[in-house]
Formats: sequence, C-alpha cells, structure tokens
Amino acid sequence: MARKISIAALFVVLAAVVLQSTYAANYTVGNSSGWGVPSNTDFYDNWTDNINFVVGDTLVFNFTTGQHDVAGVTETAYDACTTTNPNFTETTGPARIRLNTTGDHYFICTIANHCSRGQKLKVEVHSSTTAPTPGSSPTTPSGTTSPPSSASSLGAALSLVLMSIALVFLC
Ligand SMILES: *[C@@H]1O[C@H](CO)[C@@H](O)[C@H](O)[C@H]1NC(C)=O
Ligand SMILES: *[C@@H]1O[C@H](CO)[C@@H](O)[C@H](O)[C@H]1NC(C)=O
Ligand SMILES: *[C@@H]1O[C@H](CO)[C@@H](O)[C@H](O)[C@H]1NC(C)=O
Ligand SMILES: *[C@@H]1O[C@H](CO)[C@@H](O)[C@H](O)[C@H]1NC(C)=O
Ligand SMILES: *[C@@H]1O[C@H](CO)[C@@H](O)[C@H](O)[C@H]1NC(C)=O
Ligand SMILES: *[C@@H]1O[C@H](CO)[C@@H](O)[C@H](O)[C@H]1NC(C)=O
Ligand SMILES: [Cu+2]
Repeated sequence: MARKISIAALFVVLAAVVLQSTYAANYTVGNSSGWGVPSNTDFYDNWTDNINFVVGDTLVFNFTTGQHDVAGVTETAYDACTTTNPNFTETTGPARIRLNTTGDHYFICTIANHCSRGQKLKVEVHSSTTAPTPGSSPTTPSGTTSPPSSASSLGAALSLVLMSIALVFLC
C-alpha cells in the first residue's frame, strides 16, 4: 500500500514538473514592432500590460544588429537612461534573455538617445506558482492571450495523473 502511494506521489510530482516547465513562454518584446525607438514613450510600458511574466520565460528582443542593443541595468540606470556599466549588454539581434529570477528587471538600448526616447523596458517577474498580480485590473481585457500552450500542458499533466492512477491499480 505504501509503495502504491509513493508511486502515485511520484507521478503527481512529475505531472507538476511537466506543467510548470511548459509554462515558460517566449515573448517577442513589442510583438510585431520589435525592439526599436517607439513613436510613443509609453509603448513598451503598455506592451507589458496584461502579460504575467514568470521565472523561466524568455524575452526575445528583435532588432537589427548595429542599430540597437539591449542592456540589463539597475532601476536607477533605467530611470536616468545611464548607459555606463550595465549588468550585461547583448549587441547581436535578435537577443534572447531568460528571466531567471523574480522581481523587477530593467532593460535599455544604449545606442544614442534611444533610451530617453522610450526604448526601455521594465518587467515584473513572478514566481511561476503564484497567481497574477493582485491589484491589476479585475476585468478580463479583450485581446489577451494566455501564455502559449497552457491548455495543452494542462492536458499533459492530466494524462500523467490518470496514468499514475492506472499504474496504482495495476501494481
Ligand atoms: C521558445 O523558443 C525556443 C527556441 O526557439 C524553443 O525551443 C521553445 O520551444 C520555445 N518555447 C515555447 C514555449 O514556445
Ligand atoms: C498606452 O496606454 C495608455 C493608457 O491606456 C494610452 O493612453 C496610450 O495611448 C497608450 N500608448 C500607446 C503607445 O499605445
Ligand atoms: C524580427 O524582425 C524581422 C524584421 O522586422 C522580422 O522579419 C522577423 O520575423 C522578426 N522576428 C521575430 C521573432 O519576431
Ligand atoms: C542588474 O543588477 C542589479 C543589481 O544586482 C539588479 O537589481 C537588477 O535586477 C539587474 N538587472 C537585470 C536586468 O538583470
Ligand atoms: C539565466 O540563466 C542562464 C542559464 O543558467 C544563463 O545562461 C543566463 O545568462 C541567465 N540570464 C540572465 C539574464 O542572467
Ligand atoms: C502581444 O502578444 C501577447 C502574447 O504574446 C498578447 O497577449 C498581446 O495582446 C499582444 N499585444 C498586442 C498589442 O498585440
Ligand atoms: Cu536603440
């Protein structure tokens, strides 16, 4: 009996791992506009609205190498568009940056005055197990898409759970 329970527990853990790993999504910053100098300084702020970033997600900064870059910076550098001593700079586009930790992450373009013209991005990264930000709009905004494949990953998790139940009966 104890063995059956531990087998079932193992599969539930496996299902949870599958569910969590498939939550990681790729987001193209600015969607079809890509990473460039926006026509409006609140463009990238608006782009992050309604996206719940979680640890493991990847930001894809799509830009032409040489025209832009993307640097990870502190909040102070983000606010002031300080281009000296960034945490890191990716100069080759498109650049993929994985969000490894929770909290606020800040990115700017270090070329010319692009940052002060609005080519800057702040993302708030949550742990993958927590619900979306409390305090955000309670109404479901139209045109929102959930992170890719959450439905199919739910299906994968469900089938694993069913498989584990079947196994318990077989043993
Ligand atoms: C994200 O992009 C990588 C590399 O192109 C790909 O291997 C991975 O499957 C993508 N993930 C999702 C959830 O689309
Ligand atoms: C950003 O959102 C604000 C508030 O909803 C809106 O007034 C503004 O026009 C938007 N800007 C862009 C560039 O979409
Ligand atoms: C990046 O931008 C180029 C040119 O604008 C476009 O052809 C390409 O499909 C974009 N790639 C992604 C991943 O959005
Ligand atoms: C850059 O480093 C600072 C200090 O360690 C940290 O707070 C910030 O989140 C980092 N930014 C990015 C984009 O990694
Ligand atoms: C996230 O972790 C990966 C692999 O551990 C590493 O290659 C990457 O540089 C990290 N990303 C950032 C923004 O630090
Ligand atoms: C950008 O793509 C995300 C999903 O990747 C979607 O939720 C959002 O509505 C899109 N934004 C715009 C302005 O098309
Ligand atoms: Cu730029």
